[in-house]
Amino acid sequence: MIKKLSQQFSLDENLNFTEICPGFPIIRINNKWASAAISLYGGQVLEFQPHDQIEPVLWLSDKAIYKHGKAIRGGVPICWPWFGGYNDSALQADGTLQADGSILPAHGFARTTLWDVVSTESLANDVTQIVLHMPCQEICQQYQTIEPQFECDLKLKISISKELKIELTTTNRSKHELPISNALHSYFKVSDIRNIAISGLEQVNYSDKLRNGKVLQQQEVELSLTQETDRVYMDTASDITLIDRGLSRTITIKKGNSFSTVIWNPWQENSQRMSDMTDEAWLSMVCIEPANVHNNQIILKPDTCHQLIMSISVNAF
Ligand code: TA6
Repeated sequence: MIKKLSQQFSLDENLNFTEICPGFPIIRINNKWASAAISLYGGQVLEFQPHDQIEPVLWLSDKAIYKHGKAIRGGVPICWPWFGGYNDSALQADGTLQADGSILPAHGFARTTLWDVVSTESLANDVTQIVLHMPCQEICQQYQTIEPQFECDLKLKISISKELKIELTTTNRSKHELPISNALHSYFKVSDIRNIAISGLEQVNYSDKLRNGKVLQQQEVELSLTQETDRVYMDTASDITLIDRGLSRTITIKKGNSFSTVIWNPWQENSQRMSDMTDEAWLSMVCIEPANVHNNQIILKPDTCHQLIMSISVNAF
C-alpha cells in the first residue's frame, strides 16, 4: 500500500508515505514552513510543528494505541457524524450498545475509518495541501441500526504552512435531511495546564458535562483550568486564543461555520485510568475543539454541503 501511495502522491522531499505501525499509513510533510504527520486511519492530523517552534503545536499521547476500531489519542480526531454517544445516548466503555448487540463508536465512525488520498499538491509559496476522502456510505452500512444511513460525501482538506488549516466538508447525497454533529477534536501541547489561559469564551453559555449538562455562563475573560474540565460552549463562532505562559506563545484557533466550542482536560485521575495516556499526560495537553454539537447540530438538506473550518496559528510573546 505504501509503495503505491508513494508512487501516486509523493511530492519529492516535501511529502512522503510511511507506516507508524503495520496497517497504519502516515503522510509525512516537511516543507519550508513546518513539519506535520497525517494518519490515513481516521483522516487525523497527528503532528504539526512550524520550524520556528521548539515544541509541537499538537499533542500526541506517548501511549497512543494503534488498533483498528480505536481512535488515536492526540492530534485532531474527526468527530462525525455524531459527537459523544450516538443520538446523544449514554456512552458505555467505548461507544453506545445497540439493541442488536452492536456498539456504535463514541464520536462517530470517521476517526476509526481508513481514509483515501484524493490529491497532494505543493501550492504557491510552498504550502502543502492534502485532500482525503472517507467512503462513508460503505462504512455506515456496517452499522445497520444507524437511521438514517449517512449517504454523504465526506472530504478533508489539510493545508500545511506556517498555519495548519483543516476543512471538513460534508455533502448530503441522499434525498432526505441529515442530522450532522461534527467536531475537530484538537489536542494542543502546553507547557503546563496550570500555567495557561483560554480567551474568547467570556459571557458564553456552556453545558458542563461534569454537572450533568447544567448550563452556566462563563464570567471570566480568560479561562484557567484548575480541575477536570469538560464543557460544550454553545452558540459561539468566536475565535479562541490559547495563552501559554510557560512557552511564551499564543495559539490562535480561527473557526469557520462552527457554533460550538468544546474544552476538555481529563485531569490527573482520568489520565491515570486511561490506557492510552501516561499518568502525567494531563499536564501537557488541552483540547479546544471547533464543533457543531447538541443544540448547534446541523440539519443538512439534500444536495447541500457544510464545511467546518479550523485555522491554527502560533505567535511568540
Ligand atoms: O471532547 C470532550 C469529550 O467528549 C470528553 O467527554 C471525553 O470523552 C473526550 O471527548 C475524549 O473522548 P474519547 O472517545 O476520544 O476518549
